[in-house]
Formats: sequence, structure tokens, C-alpha cells
Amino acid sequence: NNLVFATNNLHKIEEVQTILKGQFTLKSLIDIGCTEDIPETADTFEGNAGLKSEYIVKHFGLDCFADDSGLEVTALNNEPGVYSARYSGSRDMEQNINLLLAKLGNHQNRAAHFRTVISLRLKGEHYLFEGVINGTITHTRMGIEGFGYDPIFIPEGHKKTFAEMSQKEKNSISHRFIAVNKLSSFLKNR
Ligand code: ITT
Repeated sequence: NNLVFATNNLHKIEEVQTILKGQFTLKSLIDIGCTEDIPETADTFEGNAGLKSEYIVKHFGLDCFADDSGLEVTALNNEPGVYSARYSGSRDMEQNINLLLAKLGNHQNRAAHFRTVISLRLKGEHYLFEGVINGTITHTRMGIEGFGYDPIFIPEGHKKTFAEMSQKEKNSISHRFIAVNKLSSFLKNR
């Protein structure tokens, strides 16, 4: 029961493999020999997730799913959004977080949400699954677990950032968990 996950992000693979447990063994882009950088030129998560999965169907002829995700900060007009991975112009998360904290400054409204959109391509059909988690942006980094913007995001109803939580704890509430659960149920019910 193999399933191709069209991503280069090892953190995503680890999280999603844990959530899907024994249901599927995930194969990454490297596992299928895809070394190209898949263009992500859309301006929505749905669009970019769809481009990543479409690329694998087109060039490798394989059914697969892709995850496009990011952080949307209300006071910054939902930035960085689809530009989360390269907010500062580079993939350096140190710089990306610095820029976000600088732009937000001492703004009172620290509301934000993480969003994941999963695009599944199966037998010529296209399906989308979404997961959103609300929370707030801290003033400084806290914690070392996880990846990306985890050190500055506290999910609603919690006191710790995602980076202060164990992988298990983050994986039981996150945007990615919500989206992957929908994908998992869908695949179980077919
Ligand atoms: P692939 O496109 O190869 O899947 P990517 O890292 O480029 O990997 P995205 O284009 O979806 O993935 O960019 C998502 C960025 O949003 C990611 O690099 C992180 O900075 C951030 N992000 C996504 N999910 C996150 C999470 O659970 N925790 C913290 N940051 C996250």
C-alpha cells in the first residue's frame, strides 16, 4: 500500500506518515526519482497543491497527493500565506520569522491561522482536502520542535507554541492533521 506524497519537505513527510500510521507507506519525490523543483506559480494553496500533484501525474504517470500550506496572519492581510516558504525572498526560516515579527511589531491583533490544502490525484480524478487551525503569534520564538513558523504560533486553547509541543501533541491538533484525516477517511471509504 504505497502512496506518493509529492513533497521535498522531510518534516511534512514525517508528520503525515505518523498520522497515516499503518494505512500507507509514503514515497517522497526523491523516492520516485523526481529531482526537479516543481513550479508553484499559483496564488492560492489549492492552486499550488494542484500544480504539484498534477506535475507528478503528467511526468511520472503516478497517482499521488501534495500538501500546500502556510501561515496567514490577520493583521498582515493574511501574509505570508502562499509565500510562507520564501517570505523574505529566501527559504531561510530565521529570516522569514524575523521579517514576520518585525512587520507585526507590537500590533495588538496577533490572530493567525495555519492552513493546509491537500490535492489528491486518483485515477484521473482530483480531490481537495483542507485543514485550518486558529491561534496567535508570539512576540519571540519559543521551542525547538517542529519546523517553519512553529516557534511563534500558539494554537487556540493552548499555552505552548507548536515548537514547544511534542510531535505527537502537534500531530493530534494541527492543520495538517485535520487535512490528512480527511484524506485518510476518504481513502478508507473507497
Ligand atoms: P513542498 O512544496 O516540497 O511540499 P515546502 O516546504 O516548499 O515543501 P510549501 O510550499 O507548502 O512547502 O510551503 C509551506 C511553508 O509554510 C513551509 O516551508 C513552512 O515555512 C510553513 N509551514 C507549513 N506547514 C507548517 C507547519 O506545520 N508548521 C510550521 N510552518 C509550516
